Amino acid sequence: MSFTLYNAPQSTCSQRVRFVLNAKSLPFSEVKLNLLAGDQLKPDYLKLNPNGVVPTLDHDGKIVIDSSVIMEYLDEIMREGENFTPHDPVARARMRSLMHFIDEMPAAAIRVPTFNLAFLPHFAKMSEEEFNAFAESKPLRKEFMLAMGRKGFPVSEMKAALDRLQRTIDRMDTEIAKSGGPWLLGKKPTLADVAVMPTIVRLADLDLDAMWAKNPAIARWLELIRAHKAYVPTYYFGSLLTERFPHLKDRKLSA
Ligand SMILES: N[C@@H](CCC(=O)N[C@@H](CS)C(=O)NCC(=O)O)C(=O)O
Repeated sequence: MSFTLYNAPQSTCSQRVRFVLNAKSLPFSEVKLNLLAGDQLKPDYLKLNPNGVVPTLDHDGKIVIDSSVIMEYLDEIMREGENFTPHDPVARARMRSLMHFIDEMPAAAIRVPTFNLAFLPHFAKMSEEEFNAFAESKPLRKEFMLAMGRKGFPVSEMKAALDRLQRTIDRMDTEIAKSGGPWLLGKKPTLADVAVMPTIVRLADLDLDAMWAKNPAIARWLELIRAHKAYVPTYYFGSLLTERFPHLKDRKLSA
């Protein structure tokens, strides 16, 4: 059984999949794409993933795309070892609805501060024509890129994204209280925890942990996921934005 993961170190969607592979101790090789250089838009990669995004999993030549789908796939084919999907159909349905919420809310919202703070200096250096051509070539993210432009999202857009992220923290807190914690759905981590992990880790990396200053259950949740055996191999050096873009260290959102 051989796994190749096409991904990027700092990509939140990639981090989800690396976490599940590491938790299951499944050896995998990584093909690291440079997303700013547009590796994800090259014809050979688009044949694997027509959405032009990472991650993509190649399992013995079978291609699986979309991080949530890949995580579920891995949990289905590898029941031994740590499993992140509840057996009970009701609990499984709850996990899936949380995963939908996470994909719709925080996974989308976190892109706004990420692009504005980390990636913008790269795009600002492009000419208008170069930038537009790059945006136009993106199958999934064309409109997102054009809305950002070379000057970045306006303050109102940043505020709206941070508000969506705050509502995510509140929702996590409610779910933990409802299940009795310490994970979203109770005593064991599920794919919903793995799905939201990269957003919370990124907020902490951007010095925004004040967002859960009044939620000790979230601080505990983060402590637990960081202590999981899969965390360190997943977040190897270069996975945090502040490691890849040192300029962020002096220019945090809260500053
Ligand atoms: N729903 C997809 C979204 C994937 C996605 O947005 N990937 C980002 C990195 S986290 C990407 O490849 N962006 C490249 C781009 O915007 O061109 C998934 O979860 O796999």
